[in-house]
Amino acid sequence: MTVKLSRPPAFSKIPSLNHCPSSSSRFPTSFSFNCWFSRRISCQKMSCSHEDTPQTLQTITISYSELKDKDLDLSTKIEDGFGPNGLGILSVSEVPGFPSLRQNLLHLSPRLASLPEEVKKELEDPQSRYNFGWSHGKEKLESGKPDILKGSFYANPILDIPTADTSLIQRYPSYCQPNIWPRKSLPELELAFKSLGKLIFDVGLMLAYHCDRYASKGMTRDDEGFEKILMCSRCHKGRLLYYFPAEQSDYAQDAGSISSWCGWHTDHGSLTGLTCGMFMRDGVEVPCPDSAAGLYVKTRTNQIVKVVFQEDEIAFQVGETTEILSGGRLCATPHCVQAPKGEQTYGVERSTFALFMQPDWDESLNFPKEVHLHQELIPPNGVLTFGEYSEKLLDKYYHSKS
Ligand SMILES: O=C(O)CCC(=O)C(=O)O
Ligand SMILES: [Fe+2]
Repeated sequence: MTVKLSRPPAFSKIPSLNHCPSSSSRFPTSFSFNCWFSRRISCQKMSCSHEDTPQTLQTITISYSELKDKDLDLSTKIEDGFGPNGLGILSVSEVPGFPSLRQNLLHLSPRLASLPEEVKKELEDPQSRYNFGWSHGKEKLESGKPDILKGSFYANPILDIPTADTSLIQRYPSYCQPNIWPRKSLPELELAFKSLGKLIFDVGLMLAYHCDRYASKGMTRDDEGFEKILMCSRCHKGRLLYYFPAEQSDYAQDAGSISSWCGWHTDHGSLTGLTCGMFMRDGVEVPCPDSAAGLYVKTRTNQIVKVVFQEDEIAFQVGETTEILSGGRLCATPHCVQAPKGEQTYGVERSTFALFMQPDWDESLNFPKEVHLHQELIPPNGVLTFGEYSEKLLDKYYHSKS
């Protein structure tokens, strides 16, 4: 049975927010996010001890018409979804045009994955460490082994050429390189990817507006917040994911694990928009063959929970940059994906799409002492640009620059 998560009794209602100092800098590092939560919460490590039959919970849902209404107070829903008692993920329903754009793009994922190897090779971009175009087996898992369970196609759905500045392209190749599209081998991909990516981006900005409003209750609205940072950024990245059928993937040693298809991680951007995964056999949609398969999150109270949202909803979850900018008051959401198990799942593949909404490469991140993310990467003065932070993470998870 699926239940909606309401405030569990472990936490009492967060007192209403007080006035926050506004910041006038272009890229404030401790602006109104500091007021999101009046209680400091410590973000949990991602070691997962109890992996036995997690609860299934439905995300808190906000309808598109509610989100569109700039005068509506959505604080309670945002707090229930993203607050210390929430799952760190919420969903938006009834977004006009979304279901068909999701169908169009997710059906292209197995077609892309089954293109001849030499064609996919042409779509690779080693310069950006495979952060544009096709990527398979390039990312390292925590174990140090290459991730061969899924293939990804990355592109910036908002900007084809983020900059022409060659020094920036050299410095931040994972954001500044131009997009690569399979214009000959799968010409439909470009429009389908950009259309879905842009729609999720627009909805994400609407959500960011309400997050800022919630954060700045009682304030005048001349501060720069989440919405503006994301609106001005040139770094957004879409990822079309294709999970190979289980018997083709070498996941036997992890077969019983919750994270058998995609390991536990937090996204490093600000806000990730996610579609509900689509299961297919030979490119034809099939019902999910195992109710335990799919997305799991770890809550602020250390519970592992299977998260469900409807096919026609867009889910949004919190990334590391939001945790950094909020001084640890809003934690990044650890999540993973479980592969389906059992004989009936042979040949079943999964497609989904993630839009990583993230700050611009020159956004300054001031790492607060309370935030324990990737501490080995942080310089003594605690400051990195978002572009520098991302390149350091790539050193950690991908092959180093040659
Ligand atoms: O496959 C999914 O549902 C999640 C993918 C994901 O977490 C990611 O791409 O960062
Ligand atoms: Fe993720």
